[in-house]
Amino acid sequence: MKVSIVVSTQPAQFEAATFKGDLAANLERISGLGYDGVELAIRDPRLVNTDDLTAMLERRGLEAPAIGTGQAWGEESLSFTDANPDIRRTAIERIKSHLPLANRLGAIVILGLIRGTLRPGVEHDQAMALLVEALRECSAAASEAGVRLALEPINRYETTLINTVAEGLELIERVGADNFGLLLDTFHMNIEEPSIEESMRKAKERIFHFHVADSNRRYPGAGHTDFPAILGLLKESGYSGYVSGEFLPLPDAATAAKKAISYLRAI
Ligand code: LER
Ligand code: MN
Repeated sequence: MKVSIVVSTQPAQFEAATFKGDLAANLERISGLGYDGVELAIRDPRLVNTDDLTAMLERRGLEAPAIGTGQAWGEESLSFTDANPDIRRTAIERIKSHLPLANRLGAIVILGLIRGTLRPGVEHDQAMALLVEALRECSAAASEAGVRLALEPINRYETTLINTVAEGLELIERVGADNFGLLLDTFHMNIEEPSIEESMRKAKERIFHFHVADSNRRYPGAGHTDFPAILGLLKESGYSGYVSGEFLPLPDAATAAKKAISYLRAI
């Protein structure tokens, strides 16, 4: 099992981006703790010097299995389902702008909160139609760039669109692209799924990426999620990607990261 952890390349409000701040120092700390890779949270690729970033990763022997894009929503309110077509267009173009770096790093591009949430002026069916349209365009561009996209079912307290794995799988049917799959997150699944194991079985070959946080969104081992069962099932399903830590930096990022990796390696 290869293990990564979320690192933000820019200042971010998102609490569970485990590492924020000085990127070089964070990469040093993470590789020192024995992680195989880092999941890069990037608000806007134009703010990143990709040559420097690639060199920093290589120097520390870290892979980058995925790029998180949610800060474009968190910091700039960009979304695929906004009532304003200019905002929708900017959101789509923003996702496309991640593709060259994703291709270079061999990273999946994560579609989390950039899908948006229902707001006055857009009905649910209309939002879903906008979402499907945006995802078809992004999947086609990603396919040309040799990149896979992973949409994350996110719990009801953060969005009203695609909370469950079943909804994610229906969306996959509607989008109809081979390079479009799901990112499953144990924190969200603990809130939304009738049975985490059953939902994982159904998602099986469409699991493109995997987030781990315990039931309280702290490091794995700090709550009551059954990680031995979940990770066993993930392996059985043939998943060969990364298990990526996305949890609260409590009591601090380094301690949480250290506890997470020793708990996960023991499994
Ligand atoms: C991002 O991966 C995530 O899990 C969401 O909770 C973002 O708000
Ligand atoms: Mn997540």
